[in-house]
Amino acid sequence: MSDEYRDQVAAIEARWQERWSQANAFAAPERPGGAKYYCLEMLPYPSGRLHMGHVRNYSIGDAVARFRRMRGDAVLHPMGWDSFGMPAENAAIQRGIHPARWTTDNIAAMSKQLRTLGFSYDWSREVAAHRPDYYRWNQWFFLKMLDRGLAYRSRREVNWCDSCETVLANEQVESGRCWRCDSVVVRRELEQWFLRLSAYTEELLADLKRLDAWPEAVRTIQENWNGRSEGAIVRFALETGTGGIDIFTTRLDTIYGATFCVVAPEHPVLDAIDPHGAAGKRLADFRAAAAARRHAETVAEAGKEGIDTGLRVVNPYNGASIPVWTGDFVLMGYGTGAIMAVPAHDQRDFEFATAHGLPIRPVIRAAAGEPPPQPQTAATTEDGVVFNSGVYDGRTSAAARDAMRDAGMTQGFARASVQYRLLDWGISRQRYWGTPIPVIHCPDDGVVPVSEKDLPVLLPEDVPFTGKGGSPLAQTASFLNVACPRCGKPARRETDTMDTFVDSSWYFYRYCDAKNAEAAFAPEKVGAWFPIDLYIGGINQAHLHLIYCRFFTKVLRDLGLVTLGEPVTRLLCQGMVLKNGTAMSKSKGNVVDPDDMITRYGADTTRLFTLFAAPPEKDLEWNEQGVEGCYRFLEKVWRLLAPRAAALASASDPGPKEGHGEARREALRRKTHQTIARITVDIERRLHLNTPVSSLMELLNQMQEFVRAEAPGDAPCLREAARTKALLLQPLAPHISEELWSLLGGGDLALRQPWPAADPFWLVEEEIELVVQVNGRVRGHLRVARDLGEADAVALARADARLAAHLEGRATRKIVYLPGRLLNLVVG
Ligand code: ANZ
Repeated sequence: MSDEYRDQVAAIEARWQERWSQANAFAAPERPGGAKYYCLEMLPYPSGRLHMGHVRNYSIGDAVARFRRMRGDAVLHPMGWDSFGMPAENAAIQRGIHPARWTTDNIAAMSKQLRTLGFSYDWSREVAAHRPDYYRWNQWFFLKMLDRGLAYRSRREVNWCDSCETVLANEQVESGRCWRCDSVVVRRELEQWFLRLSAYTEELLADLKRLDAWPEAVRTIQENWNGRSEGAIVRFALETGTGGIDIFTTRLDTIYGATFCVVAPEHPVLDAIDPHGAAGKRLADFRAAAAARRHAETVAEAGKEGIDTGLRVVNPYNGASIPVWTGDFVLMGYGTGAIMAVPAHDQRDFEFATAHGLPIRPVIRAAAGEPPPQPQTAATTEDGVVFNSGVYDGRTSAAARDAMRDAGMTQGFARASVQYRLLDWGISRQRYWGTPIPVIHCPDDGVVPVSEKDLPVLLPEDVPFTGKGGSPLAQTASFLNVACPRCGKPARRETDTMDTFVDSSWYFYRYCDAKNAEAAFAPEKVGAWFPIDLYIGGINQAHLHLIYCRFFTKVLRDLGLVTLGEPVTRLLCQGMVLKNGTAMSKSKGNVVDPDDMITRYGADTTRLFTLFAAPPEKDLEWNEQGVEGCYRFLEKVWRLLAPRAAALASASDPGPKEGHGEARREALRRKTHQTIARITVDIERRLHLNTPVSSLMELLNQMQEFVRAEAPGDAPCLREAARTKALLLQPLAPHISEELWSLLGGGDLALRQPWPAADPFWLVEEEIELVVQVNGRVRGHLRVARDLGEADAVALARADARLAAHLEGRATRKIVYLPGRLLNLVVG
C-alpha cells in the first residue's frame, strides 16, 4: 500500500468511524457522575442535504464536545430532526410523495452525511419531531397550557401568507414578507390558537440580564423585540355625551402640544357614531376602506390616510378642545388603539398634520432660553425643556413627565402604564405536516380537550394533497368526525396543526431521556444534564426559536418539570458561510456541496477548513485555496509522522527535564508544551477554533525543523511532540488524529485519552536579555533568568566587566527594576 495520505484518507476516515461506533464512544451516560457538559447544536430541518452552514455549525460543536470529553467531562452531544414543516407538504403537492416518506428518506440521507463527517453524536438519543412518540408531548404540553389559561382561542387579525395558505406569527414576518417564501403578507381575521407569551414578558426581559454568556447582539434583539415602553394612559373626555378616549403616550411631557387625537379605524368609540348622517356615512366608508387596505396592504407600513370623525375631546391638562381623527397609522392592537397627536415632536404626527392641514404647536426646546423649534420639515423628537406648558414650564422632559403623571393620577385622569410589543404566539397553522392540536369542537360543549390518555392524536396517513382549499385534515372525514368526549354526540376535530416552532421549543429536554414512553422526560435526568453549557446556532433565530424556547422553559418550570428558568448558559451564534461575498444559497447558485469536498479532500480537511478560515462568530468566505491549504497541512503532518511512527511508538518518553539546555530539543519541547497551553485556553475559555489550527501549524514547522537535523537520542522528544500533536488534533481533525495516535502506539482511542497537560517547566522562556541602564542610558545587556530577583540583578550588573566603567566607585541612589526586561541604576 502506498504511504501517501491522499490514497488513504477515505479508508482512514471510514475505519475510525467504524471503530467509534463499535466502541460506542459517543454514548452519554444516563446521568453524569462528575463534571458534565451539554454541548448542543440547533437541530436541522431535514431538507435532504447538508449545506456548508450545517457543516460549520456542527464542526464547531463537535470540536468542543471532543475537547470536553478529553478534559474529563461527561458529555451530552445529541442530534435530531426538526422534521415537521412545509417543504415536506409541498413535495407531496408537487411530486406526489407522502410527507412522511419524503421526511424519512431525507433523514436517512442526512444522517449518512453526518456520519461521514465523523461527528460525535450519541445517536441513541436521536429525536424527530414528526414521530408520534415525540409530538404526543407537544400535545400534552398544549393540554397543560390550556388547563392553565396559557393556551387560548381567539378571533384575531392575523398575518396571512397567500402562497403558503397559512398564518404566520409576527416573528415570522420579515419586512412585511413571509420568512419562508418571501411573499407579501396580508391581514386576515381568523379564529386562532395562541400561547400566552405575554404572561412571561416581564420575566423574559428581566432574565436577559442574567444571560451574560449570550452575544450582546442577541440580547439587544430580544430586548427590542420585547419592546417594553414606559408611559402613561390619559383619559381625554368627550366634549359631548359621556365617556372619553384613553390614549397611550410615552411622551406625557408634550401633552400641551397635542393638537388632535387619532383613533384606530377599528376603535369602538366610532361604533357609536350614527352612520346615517353625512359625516357618519363618510366615516363608515373610511372604516370599510381602511379595513380593505389592512387586508391588502403589506403589514410593514401604514400610510397617512385619515379623516375627521366630528368628535371632540378635552385635553385634561389645559382644557383645550381638540378634534378626534381616525387614521390608518394608529393600530388597534397596540397600547389603547388611540393617541394624542403632537405634530411638533412626533414625526408620524407631523406628517399626518401636514397632510391634513392640522395645527402644530411646539412645547419642547433644546434648553431653557433657546429659541423654540420651528418645525417646518420635520418634528424635533428629542427630550429637552418644556415651555408653553403652564405650571410645568422650565422643567426637563423627564421631570415634566413625572410631575404631570403624578398630577394626572391625583386628579384621576392619568395612570402610569407599561406596554409591550411582544404579543401572544399564534400557533395555528392550516397545514397537514405538523402536530394536530388536541381539541374537539362539539356543537353543545364547545371546545373539549382530548383526554391525556387518548394522546397522541395521530396524523392520518391517507389524506389528499392538492394544495387547494386549506388544510388537508379538514378534507379527511376519518380524522374530522369524532364523538364528543363529553356528550358522545357527533363532533369535529380541530384541524389546525401547531407551528413547528413548538416542536423545537423543548426538544433539548427530550434528549436527556429520549426513549421515555411515560412522560416527555424524567425531571431528574433533565436536572442532571441542564443547563445546556453551550448552544450553537444562527443569529437569525434570535427573535424566533431563542424566544420561544425560553418561554417554554419558564412554562415547564411553572409546571414543576424543570427547575431552571433559563435553558442555555452560553450561546454561540456562528457566522454565515459566504462565497464571493454572499451567503451560499441554492437560488444564488453559489453552493459548495459538502459531499463534494469530502470526496475530494476528506472529512477532516472539510471540518478543519470551516474551523480555520474564520473565528466562529464571523462570516466565513469559502475559498478553495484555503481548503487546499488545510489539506496540505494534514498531508505534511502525515508525511512527517507516518514513516517515523513505528520507531516513535517504541521509543521511550522523555524525562521531565530531558533536553533542557540543548538548543534543538529544548526548542521542540517548549513549543510542544506552549502549544498545549495555548490551544487549551483558546478552546476552553475563548471558544476560538481558528487559532488552535494555526498553533498546530506552528508546531508542525518546529517538528520539521527538528528532524532536518535529526540526531541520535532525539526520539523521546520527538515522540512527545508527535503524540501530543496527535491528541491535540482530535477535536479538529479527529480521524487523522486517531490514525496517528494508533500508529504511535497509543492503545485505546485518542478520543478517550486525557487532554495533554502543559508542563509549566517548559512554558517559561527562562533566559532573557536584561537591558541595563545607568542613569537612564543603556550601557549593556545581561543574559539572566527571567524571574531573577532585584538584589541578584544589581549584584550581576555590578559584577559585569563591561558595566564596570559606569558603575565602579559610584553609590547606588535608586533602582528601577522591571524583571525580565530592564534594570536602571541611578548612581552618583
Ligand atoms: C404622544 C407623543 C408625542 C408620542 C411625541 C411620541 C412622541 P412606543 O415607544 O413604540 O411604545 N402610539 C401609541 N399607541 C399607538 C398605536 N396604537 N398606534 C400607533 N402609534 C401609537 O411608542 C409609543 C408612542 O407611539 C406613543 O407616544 C404614541 O405617540 C404612539 F413627541 O404619544 B406618543
